[in-house]
Amino acid sequence: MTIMTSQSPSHSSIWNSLNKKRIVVVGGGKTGLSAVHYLYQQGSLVSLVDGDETKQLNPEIQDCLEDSYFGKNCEIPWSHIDGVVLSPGIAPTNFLLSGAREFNIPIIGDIELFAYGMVARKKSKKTQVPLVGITGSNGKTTVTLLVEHILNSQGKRAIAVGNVGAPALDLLLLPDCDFPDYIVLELSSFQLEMTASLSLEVACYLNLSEDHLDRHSTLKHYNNAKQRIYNNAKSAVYWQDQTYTHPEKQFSINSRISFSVNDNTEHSSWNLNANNDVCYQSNILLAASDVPLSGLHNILNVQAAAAITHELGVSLNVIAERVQTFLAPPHRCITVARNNNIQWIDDSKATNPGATLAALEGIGPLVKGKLILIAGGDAKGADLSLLAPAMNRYVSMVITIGKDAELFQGLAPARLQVDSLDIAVKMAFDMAKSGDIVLLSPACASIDMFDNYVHRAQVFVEAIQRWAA
Ligand code: UMA
Ligand code: ADP
Repeated sequence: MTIMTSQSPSHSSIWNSLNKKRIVVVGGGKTGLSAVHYLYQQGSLVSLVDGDETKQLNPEIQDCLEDSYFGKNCEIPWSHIDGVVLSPGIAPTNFLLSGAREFNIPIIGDIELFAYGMVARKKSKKTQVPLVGITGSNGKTTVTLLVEHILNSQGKRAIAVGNVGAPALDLLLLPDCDFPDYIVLELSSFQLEMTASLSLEVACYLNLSEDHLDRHSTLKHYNNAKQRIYNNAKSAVYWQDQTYTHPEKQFSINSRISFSVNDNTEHSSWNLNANNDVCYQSNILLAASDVPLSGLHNILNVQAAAAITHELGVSLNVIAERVQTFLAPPHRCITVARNNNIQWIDDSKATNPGATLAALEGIGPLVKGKLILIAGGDAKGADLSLLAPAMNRYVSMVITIGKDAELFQGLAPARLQVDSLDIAVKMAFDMAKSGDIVLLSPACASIDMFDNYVHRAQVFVEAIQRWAA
């Protein structure tokens, strides 16, 4: 299927001048609402479409809209529409867009609209704020927040937006006095798929593992979406040890910087020594013990953030100092309770097998007793079998929940299937003894049972408190 993006010159003028253009925003979540605000401020005539017929809009948003359409059978006057801004969670193949496709209406994502807005801002203010983009199957949020934290030093201000939570378009509504010195964009494959003209000062592709195959269908297509981060980028930061992340030939990049778990500096300026200390060109920048995040995967995340910020001119001393004061974001391998010498770890953000593998390899070797894993949910088409070696090595029992619980069959020495996370926690309480670790690292999305991964973590913690009482 061909999606008309603003790459096509005949369509670019639509996004260059939004005044009086008839734009349909598809999806009324965070992204859609930020697009409505921005487009309205630019003088566009905005309509909103959402597949949820129970959707409620607040009066302030209603005031920005010409029309709104909810549910499956919307009669949208597509022949009068100039362009569509699509929310990342809605696939371009979605039925809500069938009319737009029929009338060949250009469809872009919020990050593409943001890219146009940044070009317009540069023209009017005669100044450009450096944009950093970070993608990968895992570690995006950790690296995005760490880069933001490092850049927030020496009197400069950085803001992290995009998939991390705050929509990028909101920045374009800020008054000049609040505009940051750096913008750090966390970019999902869904966002990159709908983006063509973003120009990043530094583009970073951390890693690739099976995820979102229900949307991208193959790992190749998923990688193609992620590779788009390098389009127009000046510098590329990537993981030397995983070829998927290396910029493909078609991208002309000025500066290529890689990080690696190996101590070979021939290919990577950011490398590790035998103790897993973070090194820059073979000199120790940070001892592994000074990194305030656990697991080898987080050492890689620190390397990536250090490489990005160093490329932007931050000194090695400042980078080392800032990394040490970084607070780990919640729901990513964080200990949430200890009782009777049993440790309970929340890794609810592990929504794909790659993240759970990193947790098992990071925590497994440290367990004195048994490791009990709670996993399951919506696997999004991923093959979970890559977990089998680590599960057989470290996990004594996997308690499974959710839609794809059956996919864990045969991956661990023992499996128990239960109906809810609450019961899973109760079972873990019954089994665990002093020295054991209970790890919630689902390898699956939460959407079949919970609002999101944060809600899943809340239910986990509440269940621990309840069964401990
Ligand atoms: N909707 C439909 N039809 C559909 C799906 C959704 O009409 O088939 C509607 C829903 O009724 C809802 C709206 O679309 O009203 C939601 O839009 P959305 O799913 O794009 O979500 P937003 O609230 O706009 O949040 C999005 C990102 N969500 C997704 O990509 C799924 C957020 O990333 C991001 O923080 C936010 O924009 C701000 O940029 C979340 C995420 O889960 C954290 N991302 C995925 C991930 O990290 O794995 C990619
Ligand atoms: P993302 O934003 O890409 O989902 P997060 O930083 O939120 O990444 O982490 C998501 C999950 O992935 C957590 O379970 C975390 O422990 C794990 N993780 C973080 N960094 C990495 C990495 N470099 N490789 C593998 N797993 C990782």
